[in-house]
Amino acid sequence: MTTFPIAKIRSDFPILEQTIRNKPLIYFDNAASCQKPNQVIDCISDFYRQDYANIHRGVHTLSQRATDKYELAREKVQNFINAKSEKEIIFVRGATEAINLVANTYGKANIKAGDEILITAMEHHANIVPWQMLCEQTGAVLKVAPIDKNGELLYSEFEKLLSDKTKLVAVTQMSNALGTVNPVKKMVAAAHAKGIPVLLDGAQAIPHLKIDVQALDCDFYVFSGHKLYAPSGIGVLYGKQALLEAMPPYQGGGDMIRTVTFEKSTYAGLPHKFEAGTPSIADTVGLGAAIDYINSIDIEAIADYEHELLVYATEQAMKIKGLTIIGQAAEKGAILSFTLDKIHPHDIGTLLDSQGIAIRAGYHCAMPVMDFFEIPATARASFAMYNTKAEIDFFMQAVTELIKIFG
Ligand code: C6P
Repeated sequence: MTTFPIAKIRSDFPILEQTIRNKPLIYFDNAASCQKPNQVIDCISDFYRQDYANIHRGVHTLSQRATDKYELAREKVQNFINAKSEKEIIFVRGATEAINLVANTYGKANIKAGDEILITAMEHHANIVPWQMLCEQTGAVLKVAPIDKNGELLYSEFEKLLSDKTKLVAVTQMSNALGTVNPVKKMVAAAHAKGIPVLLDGAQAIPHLKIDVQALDCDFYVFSGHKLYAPSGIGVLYGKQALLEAMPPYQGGGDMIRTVTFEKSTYAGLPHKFEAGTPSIADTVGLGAAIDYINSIDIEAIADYEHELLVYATEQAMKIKGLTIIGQAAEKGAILSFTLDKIHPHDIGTLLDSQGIAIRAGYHCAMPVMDFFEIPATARASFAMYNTKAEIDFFMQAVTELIKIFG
């Protein structure tokens, strides 16, 4: 077995070299957004220095070069998630926009009063609010599959909620607040057995798990580039070609049309039908570079290494008296959400920052999860491929100190 090239990986991320408040930066806020390697940063600056122009419009060399790079990024995404065709890869701003796109196109075309949309109790607001808005507009009903105190989906309850009225299932593959990884392949199969399409929110899963949309057989898969070592402002909606073809466009404007007259417009084919206006061109090219970077290491090696970090951090955290881990599912990604007796998560976050440690404290855009656990917030340490056990040790020491200070 080859060892994980952690020293080389860390040297690829220039931001990690700095000190914060005179302490080496420990960046444990990766579930919110992760840092970018030189390979991505350089790719974007080279692109602006050498190749930048608008795409799909110009006959000049730069426009053609920029178009080629943009479309190459689409192919890289296609291969990364094993989509059948590049036509199934729609570039959007992020997971949030992708879900809103589906709600406003597929949803408005296919969901009517009395129909049901099924989500789970561990969803991020991005996979709740767009469906609520759709329900308000159509008279459809939002159903929620419950979770247990470990933060695991009650699978049999999920199955029971799949009914003749269910017209769409939208679930997260990995919870951002708890780390729970859902049995999405089984969930897709159960929904399909009743003819119900499934959207998977892959915002958290994509940097940690190998994704194969054909093996999952999901109908839609959404993710953001910024959690995948790519820039913010670029994300992906994957959709099965037949579904995307049948869906009306989302936004109207340049690049998404075939013909326009004042009487009527006709629309471009896939994927351009869903990409109105000038997109985030350099960031898309940067997403392609991030995928190259991940492939150069191997996503499965990254997943194994991060799992090791999670297991180690969990073992250490369980030794700390007064610390409660929120989310103890058997299948978990590299997220450790916790509370401390007597210290509010926001204070934990601020005090850890004074030690150079970046975590997220709050409700993590998952208020219903906090309500379920009857807590206002958690502190959340989330790990990426560049984190180390030594960082976890320092972090645990800092947490132990906090508990001492607060008695
Ligand atoms: N979660 C977190 O700190 P956007 O903001 O569109 O890139 O991603 C939204 C989103 C959707 N689903 C899940 C499961 C997510 O975790 C997120 C983003 C970040 O947990 C920012 S709130």
